[in-house]
Amino acid sequence: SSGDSVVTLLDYGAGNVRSVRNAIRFLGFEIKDVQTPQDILNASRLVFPGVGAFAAAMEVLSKTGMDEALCSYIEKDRPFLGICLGLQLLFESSEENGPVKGLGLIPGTVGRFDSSNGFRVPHIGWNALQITKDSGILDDVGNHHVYFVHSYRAMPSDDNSEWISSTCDYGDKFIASIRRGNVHAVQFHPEKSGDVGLSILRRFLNPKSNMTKKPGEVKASKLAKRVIACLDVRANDKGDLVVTKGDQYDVREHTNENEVRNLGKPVDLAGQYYKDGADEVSFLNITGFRDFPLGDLPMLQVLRYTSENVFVPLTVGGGIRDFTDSTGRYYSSLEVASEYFRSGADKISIGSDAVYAAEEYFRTGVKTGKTSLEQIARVYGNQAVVVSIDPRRVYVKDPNDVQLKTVRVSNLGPNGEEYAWYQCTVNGGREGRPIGAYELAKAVEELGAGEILLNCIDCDGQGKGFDVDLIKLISDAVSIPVIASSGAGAPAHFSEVFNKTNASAALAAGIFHRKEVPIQTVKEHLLKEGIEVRI
Ligand code: 1PR
Repeated sequence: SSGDSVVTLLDYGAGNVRSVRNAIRFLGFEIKDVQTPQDILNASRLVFPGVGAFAAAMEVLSKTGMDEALCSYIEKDRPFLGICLGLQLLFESSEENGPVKGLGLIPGTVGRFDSSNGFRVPHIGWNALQITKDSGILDDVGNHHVYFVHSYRAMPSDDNSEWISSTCDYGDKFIASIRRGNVHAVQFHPEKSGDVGLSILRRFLNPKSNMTKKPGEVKASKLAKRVIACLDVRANDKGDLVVTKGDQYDVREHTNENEVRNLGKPVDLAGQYYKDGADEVSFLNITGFRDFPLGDLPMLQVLRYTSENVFVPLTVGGGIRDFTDSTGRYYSSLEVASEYFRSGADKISIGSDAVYAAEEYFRTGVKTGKTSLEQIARVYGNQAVVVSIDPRRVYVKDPNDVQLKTVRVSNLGPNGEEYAWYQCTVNGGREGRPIGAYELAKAVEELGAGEILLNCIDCDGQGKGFDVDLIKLISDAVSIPVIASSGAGAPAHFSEVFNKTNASAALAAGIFHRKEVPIQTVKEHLLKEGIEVRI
């Protein structure tokens, strides 16, 4: 019957559940949205992708009476799948801005990861699971990695052990999934975990397909290093949106026409990189600093189409700032970001506007709460906010010549300089600012950035390797994940950056676009070098 193909989705409007919708539709199911508590009670299967903050979610659930409906649905052992916060809310309480009471179905408190033991928080990325009992839905997982993004987690205890179906190690051994009868919940994101994630959803949506396999031996697993494909996108002179690629940020051909270098179509390339095994795809709208992205409907279309078929995290950046258009209408950066999230982005990335915010904070030491960074992090969570840094190396003879943090460089400067600082830029590298990458990174971490995308203008497009001095400096300075970017030209550059720095991910553009090195080759190389990656 048609009822068999309907999934009821509890979206309480706190954030982006587009990815979950896309994945359910991709698997051939229709979605019915919960409007009233009765819709929960009438569901034949219910998916609850929790997003946003714990307290805000509980507030909406209790105000609408959905908390009671959820409890009664779950107590009746009706088919349920909670995702991320949708797992955490089942517990008694959370320490997130709390303690805050949860639904109380599972004994235990949800607490924050401890970053003091060297594990970066948020926990972002791909881990393998230790499956501890027949989970019903994790049968295809085995040694495969699944995608996590969270700062809080529930811990196993004697009181909740009967619920636990898998755990994961990240500093602590925390609960990765629970199962009791028809009730399932996962801390990771199946809708962002590639093929293996889709198979988990498929097994939940279509339980007849379950063939109970015994969980096999799983090798000890750490957080995998991520390999990210980046698409710099802009309109060419004909007005078509193309993937382009610069040399030290210059994206024009050096011909008489001086045209924008065109390396392909954004949606097609993103789909290709997903199939090739990219752990994430980033889009940077590189003229966003001058064009208004909400006027730039094609970019939103690119996200919409891409997110229908790409089931790994998508980041989009460019032009996230407050803006007044030609008619005088004012748009807040939060509105711009919200539109990106609604169109399928999992994270947004802020460049220029984060530099101004960091300069101000660096100068005054006061958090106003009004910067785009702070506002977006407050609504969508720190993990959804990436700061993209575009620094340029400035050599100095003596570290005392500048008040900013310098490093001793591995390769001397043109006049034999032994030191350099890394000057932040805005507007696509066009304007240098009086703040270094080090100071900026520390400031934006405090302001609530969840991750740093660390470019380097000197290395961009050169294929000579990442700027290890810079990446070491920044990844040692902050406790949020750092993505190394700019300069990858060979698989060995990826192992070098992971062996010599604390980068959590490495991003490349040119070598993938020009098909010089397939993503799979990079990953095989990393594995051979003993660096854990998702295969
Ligand atoms: O300032 O918030 O509007 O954001 C603008 C965004 O666009 C920033 O994230 C900025 O990094 C990016 N951007 C602006 N201009 C350019 C340009 O190239 N002219 N691209 C640009 C940044 C750097 C990376 C590149 C790596 C790897 N490109 O995205 O992909 O360097 O390249 P490689 O592997 O080929 O070396 P805002």
